[in-house]
Amino acid sequence: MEKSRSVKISKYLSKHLRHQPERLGLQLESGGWVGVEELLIACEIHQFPMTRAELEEVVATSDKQRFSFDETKTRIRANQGHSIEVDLQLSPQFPPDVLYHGTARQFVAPILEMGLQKMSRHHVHLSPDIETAKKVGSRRGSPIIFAVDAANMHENGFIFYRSDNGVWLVDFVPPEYLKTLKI
Ligand code: HQG
Repeated sequence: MEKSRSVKISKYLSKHLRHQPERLGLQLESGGWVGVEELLIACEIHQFPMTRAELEEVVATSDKQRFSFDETKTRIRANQGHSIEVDLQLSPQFPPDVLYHGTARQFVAPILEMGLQKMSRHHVHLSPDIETAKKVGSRRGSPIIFAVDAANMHENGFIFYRSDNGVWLVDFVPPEYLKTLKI
């Protein structure tokens, strides 16, 4: 499949599996799941037809593993990044000692004052390595990386989750656990 086609499909799926399923007449089941058959039909009705093979290719090759099928491949979901209320049924995990958050320079001052907030998403997203954090931060201009003292947060009762595609999720990171890295 052409790269441009797979990017288009991926964006369409993100929009409807994370933010606006109702625009396709879909309702996410608990865990964020939607029937694959139901999704393909809804896409066709809404003038964005895609084949099952295309859907499978996008799920398999998405650079960030944004989507997963369930074990029987009858349902699909976005692994994270939702803005609508959904229980992803993730279980709490023991985080690595240090996690990273990449952001844009203009957000550094408010973040150091108020901590990392989830903004329009369900959780604050943290990366397991600096490279990934750098990519996330670069989406909005010149990136700045924070190291997050996850070991101490965990010890102090903060609950961490890990999505199926390796993004670490937490409700909030108070400023005292943040350190700006020189990159
Ligand atoms: C910032 C993409 C001011 C925060 C990526 C971020 C990631 C604050 C922005 C995933 C703040 C929210 C998530 C505060 C946080 N004051 N700004 N107190 N607290 N912010 O997109 O982490 O392509 O919701 O630093 O690759 O950038 O969607 O979160 O810049 O994995 O699959 O507010 O989204 O993946 O932005 O990105 P976002 P994010 P996908």
